[in-house]
Amino acid sequence: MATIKARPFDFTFAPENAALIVIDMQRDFIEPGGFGATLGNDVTRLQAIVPATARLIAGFRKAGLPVIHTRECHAPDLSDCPPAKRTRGNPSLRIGDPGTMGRILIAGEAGADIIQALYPLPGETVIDKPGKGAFYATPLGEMLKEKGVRQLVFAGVTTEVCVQTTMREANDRGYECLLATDATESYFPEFKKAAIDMMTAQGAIVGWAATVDQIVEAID
Ligand code: TIU
Repeated sequence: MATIKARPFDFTFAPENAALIVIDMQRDFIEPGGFGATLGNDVTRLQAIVPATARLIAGFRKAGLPVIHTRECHAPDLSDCPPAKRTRGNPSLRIGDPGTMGRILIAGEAGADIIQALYPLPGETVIDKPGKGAFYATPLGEMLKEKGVRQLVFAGVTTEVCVQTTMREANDRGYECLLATDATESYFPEFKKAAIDMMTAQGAIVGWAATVDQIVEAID
């Protein structure tokens, strides 16, 4: 057990029951020409969290704790992509359309893969998810139960979309959730701040927040 001086109050960290979830650090969100860019976003600002996210992953790996990676992506025939998702908004390319990194947000295409700097090691779990939340329509919940995980540390993108959705899903399932504030980012800095404020408000209504250094120190 270790105490992390987190927001909004101390987080009692039990590494033996913890896992790290790295959400959607995919080329489609972080590199030009992918899904994030087709929605009109400046994707380059997400690249700034890569070094801190790498340190967090290294800390979990060094301690032999589970590192789980997720990818938001769809089957090539789009059978798991609701039309309401595909037709939403006015993107320059829709999910499944051919882009510079292959078909946008499709499993197996270059753009849907995790960026090289944070690539999963052999044996680490990679969850492909059709939704914003990582529990919806995936084996994640069963897998965490089998491993006896009770605490989840969160990193990845984007803070207010897939990270927040997954933290809320996890919170409702009884996990204690801790967000690594410098290992998560949004295309909209004000949304990152608001998401962290919302989730930690009201006595950690969704979860806690701390820096990568605080979390890695607590693992050692
Ligand atoms: N658009 C946006 O901010 N995010 C997503 O669509 N997916 C994730 O957050 N991974």
